[in-house]
Amino acid sequence: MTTVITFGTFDVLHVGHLRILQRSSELGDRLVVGVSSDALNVAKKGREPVFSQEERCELVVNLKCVDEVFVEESLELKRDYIQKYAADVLVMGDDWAGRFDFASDLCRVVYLPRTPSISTTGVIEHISKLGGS
Ligand code: C2G
Repeated sequence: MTTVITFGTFDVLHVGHLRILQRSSELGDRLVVGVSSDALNVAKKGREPVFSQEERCELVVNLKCVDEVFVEESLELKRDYIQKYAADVLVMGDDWAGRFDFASDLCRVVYLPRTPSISTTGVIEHISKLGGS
C-alpha cells in the first residue's frame, strides 16, 4: 500500500485545496493530511485562521479523497510525521518547490502545480468587499 502525505492550513476551504488533495490521493492508496495548528498559522502568517484547527480538520477529513488527518504542530517536524505515518510520497504545492527536498531520502517528494487565481486571502478580500458595499 502506498501512503501519500501532504500539509497545509486549508483555511476557508476552496477548490484549489480540493484539487491538490484529489491529485495527491491519485499518487497512492491512502492520503494523510497534516493540517497546520492555529498557533502555527499565527507564527507562519501572522494571523489567526478564520476557521479553527478542529473545524479545518473536520472539513478536510470528510473529503472523499482524504483518509486521515492530524494537526501539524511544527514545520520542523516534517521528517517525524513522514516516518510516523510511513509515507511513501510527500506532496506539496509548487509554491514550496525545492523546499522539501531534504525529505527525499525518506520518501518521494512531489510538487504539484497550484490552481491559478484562487487563494484564501483572495476569498477573504472578496467577502470583505461584499460586506462593505
Ligand atoms: N493550493 C493550491 N492551489 C491554490 C491554493 C493552494 O494547489 N490556489 C495548495 C497549496 O499549494 C498547498 C495546499 O493547497 O499545497 C494548502 O494550501 P495552504 O492552506 O495555503 O497551505 P500553506 O499555508 O502553504 O501550508 O508545511 C507547509 C505548510 O503547512 C503549507
